[in-house]
Amino acid sequence: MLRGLAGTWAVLGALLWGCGLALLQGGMLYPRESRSRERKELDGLWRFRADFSQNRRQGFEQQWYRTPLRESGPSLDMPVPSSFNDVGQDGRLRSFVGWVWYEREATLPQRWTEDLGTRVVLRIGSAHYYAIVWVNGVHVAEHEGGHLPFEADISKLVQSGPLSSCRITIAINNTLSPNTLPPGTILYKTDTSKYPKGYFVQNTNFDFFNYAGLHRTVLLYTTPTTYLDDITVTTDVDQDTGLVNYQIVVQGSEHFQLEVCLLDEEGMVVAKGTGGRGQLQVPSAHLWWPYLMHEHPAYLYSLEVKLTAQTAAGFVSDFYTLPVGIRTVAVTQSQFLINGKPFYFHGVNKHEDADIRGKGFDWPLLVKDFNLLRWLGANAFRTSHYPYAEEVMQLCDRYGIVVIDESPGVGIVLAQSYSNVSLQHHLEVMEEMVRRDKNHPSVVMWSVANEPASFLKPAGYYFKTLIAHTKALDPSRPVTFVTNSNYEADLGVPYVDVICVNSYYSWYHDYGHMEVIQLQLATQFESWYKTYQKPIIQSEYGAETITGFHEDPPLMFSEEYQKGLLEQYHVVLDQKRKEYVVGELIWNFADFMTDQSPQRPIGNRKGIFTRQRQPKSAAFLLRERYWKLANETKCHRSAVKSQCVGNSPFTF
Ligand code: BDP
Repeated sequence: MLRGLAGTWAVLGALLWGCGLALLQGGMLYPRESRSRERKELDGLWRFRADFSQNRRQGFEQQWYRTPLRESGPSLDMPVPSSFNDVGQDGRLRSFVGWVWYEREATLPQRWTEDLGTRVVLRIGSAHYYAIVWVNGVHVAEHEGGHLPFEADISKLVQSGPLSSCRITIAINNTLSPNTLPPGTILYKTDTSKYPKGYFVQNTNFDFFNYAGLHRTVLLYTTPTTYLDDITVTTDVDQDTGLVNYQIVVQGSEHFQLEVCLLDEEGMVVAKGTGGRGQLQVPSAHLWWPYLMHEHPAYLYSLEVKLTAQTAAGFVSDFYTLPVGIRTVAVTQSQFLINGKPFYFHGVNKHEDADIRGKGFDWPLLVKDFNLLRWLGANAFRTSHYPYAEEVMQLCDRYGIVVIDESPGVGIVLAQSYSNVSLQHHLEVMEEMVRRDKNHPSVVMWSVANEPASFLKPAGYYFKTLIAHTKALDPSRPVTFVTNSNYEADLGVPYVDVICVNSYYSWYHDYGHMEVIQLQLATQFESWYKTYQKPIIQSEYGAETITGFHEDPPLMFSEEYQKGLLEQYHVVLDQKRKEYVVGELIWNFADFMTDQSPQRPIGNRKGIFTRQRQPKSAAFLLRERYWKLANETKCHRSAVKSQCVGNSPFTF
């Protein structure tokens, strides 16, 4: 039975998008090249300096942005994109807290600096955590929060005289406070018998290393001065007709025409429209299906948008092409439906994390990860614990990997982190996140947080507000947060659409006692379901394993223990998935770096792959399971049973 609101998302989605959009300031379309748009990536070596001064403010006091960095002192070569922490040999830089300075010159094509009908935009994919940007010494942007892009229109600056290049300076501060996302605290150690004067450390309540720097591409791109600022697409299905609702925002002129054209994968036009909003109808539509759920998953149409505007200089055009997947998402009391069919998430939690580059974007790593996911038979992942690079989301669209898109709301455990200041920032982060990722068919649910102290009194109001806001921004998708609180004490779960629960039975308690897992896990599921009658995802479970450690009978940290623990979970998951459990996501896809602690032998080792992406024994176990799950669900639905056997490495 469909729950009231959930069941009507698809219908309400089209109507309510307008309301949602009003909350967002401007668009954040991925910078694609087109007939009217160019892009110039600024990846490579930047000049770099960490401000080691006592108050970390020397860079501002001496105005390092005013002249080239080499003139104000020594600098290092720093690759972009990359975290700065692990590329050097200086231990102080690895754990540096405070302001670091990046700088590079960008050579500009002549047309960009001379054609006043061209708009030049500087776009920073992710600068962790707080960033200030200057171009030729002029302040152009400030942004709080890593993981999400921000932009500055720098046309006036680069078109103000005979320029062939411009100097871009970015100061970034990785300090986390109770009001940042994720939160953290700076702890001053004042006992001078133990610590030098002014000594402080950054404390966090999350379990991954607070890598910092320019983590994603920095680029310049152009549009005409009258341009397509934003496009929003939602989709629905009526019988076998696909419905594509679009809404377009234009900036720069009030006198314009819009034409839209939807093309199939063969490049054939399947529907056309005009105007700033409307609905395209696609008879016999190819739906966007998740990987392994259909013989042709991840079908993408292309929405070609053409803007023609009358300006003082004559007619100008802007072109943008957006990939569109037609699919629906809905939630019942016990199911997660994609295109009206029950979907079972069998996948992983990930991190953006690798040797040397830290959280820096890297194409070979990305392609390797997607090849591993598909090898594994994983059909989903959660972007634990922050939004991943846009290119990651694009590959999910292309391969049919379903995404639970999570905000950086991880480690919200202090009372201060529930203040209005924190809430306001969290609301803004959700706006930025929805604005960036709203058009990805792979994104089927928003997660506003991971393991907050949701039993604290202010958590009720906080999550009620946050979830309502996210739904107002995007009525077309369910919203959740991931809990590890007790089902009776949790004050946020009443507001979620799907319950996502993390548990570590026989790891963080009853360690070594795998025999208690089945009972404890069954109790967990039954308690939550009895209380809320909402579908449940086991959003984390796992065990630390050092690759190459073998112990039989299994002991903790051995590959056998990791496998044994997963198998115990699977027994209960296999029972409950017939009822209301709609997914299982292993913690974690790969080993990853954390802060140093006695519990973390060079990072968290709960990966089923090593940090270098080599499989542990558990990866083979999960591979067998995921392909079987995929075959089961596909054969259930597919009319052509023979295809199930053909596609799978396992027959049954
Ligand atoms: C969970 C957290 C995750 C940790 C994991 C662990 O959500 O970030 O890395 O535990 O302890 O509580 O391995």
